[in-house]
Amino acid sequence: MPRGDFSQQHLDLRIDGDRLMSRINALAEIAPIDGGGNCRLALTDEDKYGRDLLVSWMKDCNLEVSIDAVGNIIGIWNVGVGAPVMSGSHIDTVRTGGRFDGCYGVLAALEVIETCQKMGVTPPRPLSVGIFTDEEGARFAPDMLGSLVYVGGMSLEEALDVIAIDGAKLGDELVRIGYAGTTPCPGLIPHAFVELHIEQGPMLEANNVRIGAVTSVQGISWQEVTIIGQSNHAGTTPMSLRHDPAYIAAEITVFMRKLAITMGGDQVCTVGKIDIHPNLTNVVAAKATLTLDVRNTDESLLKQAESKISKFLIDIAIGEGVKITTRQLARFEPVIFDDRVIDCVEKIARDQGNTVQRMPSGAGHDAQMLARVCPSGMIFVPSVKGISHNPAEFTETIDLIAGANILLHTMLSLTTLESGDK
Ligand code: HGY
Ligand code: MN
Ligand code: MN
Repeated sequence: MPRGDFSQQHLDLRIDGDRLMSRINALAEIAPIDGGGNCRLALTDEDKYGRDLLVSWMKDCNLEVSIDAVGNIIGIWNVGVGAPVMSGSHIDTVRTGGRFDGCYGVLAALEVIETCQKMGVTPPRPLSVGIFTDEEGARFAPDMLGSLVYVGGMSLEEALDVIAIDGAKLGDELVRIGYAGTTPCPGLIPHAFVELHIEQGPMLEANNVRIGAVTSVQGISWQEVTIIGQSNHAGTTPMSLRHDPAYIAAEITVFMRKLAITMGGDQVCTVGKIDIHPNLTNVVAAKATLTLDVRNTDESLLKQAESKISKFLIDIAIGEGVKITTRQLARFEPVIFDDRVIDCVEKIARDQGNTVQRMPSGAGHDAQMLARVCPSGMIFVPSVKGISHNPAEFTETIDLIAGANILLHTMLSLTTLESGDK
């Protein structure tokens, strides 16, 4: 724990759980979908409405709000001296999103600041909240795009030129929704960064543990595969004469599943999106486009999986007489968080009476990008039945509040983290 730990001076400080839950539920009213979740794809009108609400809440808390050139929203409570301790996450969702993914972390961070303000606790350095653009990457790849640009991992020019799955250009969409900000990217380097997030997986629930002190984020490889075959008549074309991209897309999907099972361990492989053209009953397809999401906690195993996939694509293209091209959509190596932040999360969780375990993150998060520039870490709370990226995503209120109280004291503690500390 940092020397002269500021959080120790306010051990009884706790967030206002009702205020946090009312904001989570109010944000969930924007672009609701059946089952209690949301659809606010990045930079759509729905995303804008969510952004506008958050900016108004940040201003209610007298934060200094800035929008940067890739649309990241940064709210700073300018107290004390030096670089801020930052928290935050995202409020964009996948198409079938839950109400907690990302939103919980943003709103808990805002709640931390409002609690300090309301209770007269003034930390020795600023606190800030980041709402990062396009964390999901579902509309504009890669995922964590906004925080990647924020830390200088992707140029602003490259980001503004990204084309969405619906053909829109990222820079144009920022202008259209009024979030093409003027604050330069890369952004202000925080003193430290900690993100609170739902686990989105089954581990905490299975172990009957309330808090995850997150140690790392697994490596992520996304690619788009395009198969060009020969469209033909479904009734007249003998099977031996077919060059059928729809069939090959299915073979690739089966290969991906078998690869993950064969490799075992942490290996996961997903085909989440398949587009067939012309997508008609009586036409052997002309073209198929699919996405491959491949992840592993171990970079060398992730590389192994990628090369096995690449060999399979070459072999099946030759065997089926089609042309297959690939485009990398995202590639992030595994990230290890800062021990001091992990220790801090674990100790505070325990001191507040929670069960806690160290664990990796299967999902990508903005914290993995901030880890490139400052001491960073994450706090997880359980997902009921491990479900996420699904409107049924749910976390018990008692767990949400417990996580937010750990975020409160972790942020306060990190305000006194010595820069040279290792
Ligand atoms: O893809 C991910 O892991 C994150 O949800 N963006
Ligand atoms: Mn998320
Ligand atoms: Mn997500």
